[in-house]
Amino acid sequence: MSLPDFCFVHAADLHLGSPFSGIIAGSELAAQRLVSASNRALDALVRLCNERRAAFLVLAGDVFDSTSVDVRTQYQLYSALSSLAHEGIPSFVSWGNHDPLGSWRATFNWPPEVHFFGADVGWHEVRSSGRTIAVVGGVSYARPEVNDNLSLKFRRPPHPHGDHDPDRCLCVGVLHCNVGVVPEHGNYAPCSLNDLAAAGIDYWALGHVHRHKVLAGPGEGVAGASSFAAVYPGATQGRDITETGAHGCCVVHVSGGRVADIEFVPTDDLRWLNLTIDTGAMRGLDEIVSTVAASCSAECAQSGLDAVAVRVRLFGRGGLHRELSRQGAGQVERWLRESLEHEGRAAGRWWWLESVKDATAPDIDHAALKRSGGLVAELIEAANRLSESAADLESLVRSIEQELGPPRARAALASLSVDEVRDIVAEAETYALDLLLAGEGEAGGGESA
Ligand SMILES: [Mn+2]
Repeated sequence: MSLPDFCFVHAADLHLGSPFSGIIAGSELAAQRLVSASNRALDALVRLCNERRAAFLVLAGDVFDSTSVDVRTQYQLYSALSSLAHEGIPSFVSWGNHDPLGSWRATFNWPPEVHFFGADVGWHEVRSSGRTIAVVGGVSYARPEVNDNLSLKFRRPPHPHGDHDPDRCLCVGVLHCNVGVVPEHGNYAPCSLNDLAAAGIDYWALGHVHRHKVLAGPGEGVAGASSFAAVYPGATQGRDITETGAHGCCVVHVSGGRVADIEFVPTDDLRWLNLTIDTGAMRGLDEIVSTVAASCSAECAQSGLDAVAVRVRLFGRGGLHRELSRQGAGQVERWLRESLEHEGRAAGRWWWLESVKDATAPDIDHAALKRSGGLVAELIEAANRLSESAADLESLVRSIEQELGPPRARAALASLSVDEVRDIVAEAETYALDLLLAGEGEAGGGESA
């Protein structure tokens, strides 16, 4: 008799209890909205497990945002996993670099269906109608910085039916790690896809990378090893502007003891949006608001969600440049944030401006100015020369670096890409031209009061 088909749910990086301290500075209300989005993602996860009658739930690390999240946050997890236990759905939790073993943990009467992994790989069986349908093994971080290759500690355990049993059950490994040593993620528990292949595990339930990524799908794997799946479900809720797009978890469908399908299901409650807007053809500032609002509205329609946090970059030559630069960055940001909030409320939505960058430029005839000679021409010439040569940009950075005292400032400078330096040079050129040409085009503006 073959094993029954079932599904389970795999999530990671919930980061519950994040204070969103970087955002509180901009708006305390926005930070609160983000906290509630993270909490609602947990609710969505519980709902999904129940709706799909999941055989179990796996959480692969960074469940909490820090080693000392408050009791309210910890109780939320207790309440969520207890309610699943009450429905007969066990859960398996590993702790990652944000919430390692030794973090402060409130004491609760956890139901026996909730399992926490320790510093050594532990294995649990999942049984259904008297048969073992899966074995789930996992490990937690003993401390925040784990540089060992934890994947090497995993070995498929002998199955109660024996490995030759045609009904061989599913083997799941739960690990918070950086597969392939991807540089933009903290290099915790680094390992390779070959390491994962060697363990004889059918499904690697990974955590750490906040964007959903299937490293190996059903029936895939690496050459020479039996097939396996390895998946990052991504964070359950995008946490900042670097985490745009849908965030959620994976429903893993198992048939005949094998992974048959991996289904991504969004659990997020708020989307981050990056907008680049060309103001070149705009005739009034109101068009900036209506363009941002239209994009937020489209994002809501597309995602089915009510909340959008948006970062705006304005570019383009023309009349709006002078208007924007005379307001100053702070004024523009306040105006656009308030206007967008208002537009959102009117549409029954929650729209929040994370930040706005004014990269517009004056509508000036570079060629004519260059011909006119003098300081302005020299400035344009120098900026052009710099932007065209990556080597010149790099040597500019090096010479500034030598002038800088604080190591942090030097490090920040060294981290800039050539494109970023080119942008800064363009901004400096615009700023300098604005100052040099100030007043020349202002006559007749009629708004000096
Ligand atoms: Mn994380």
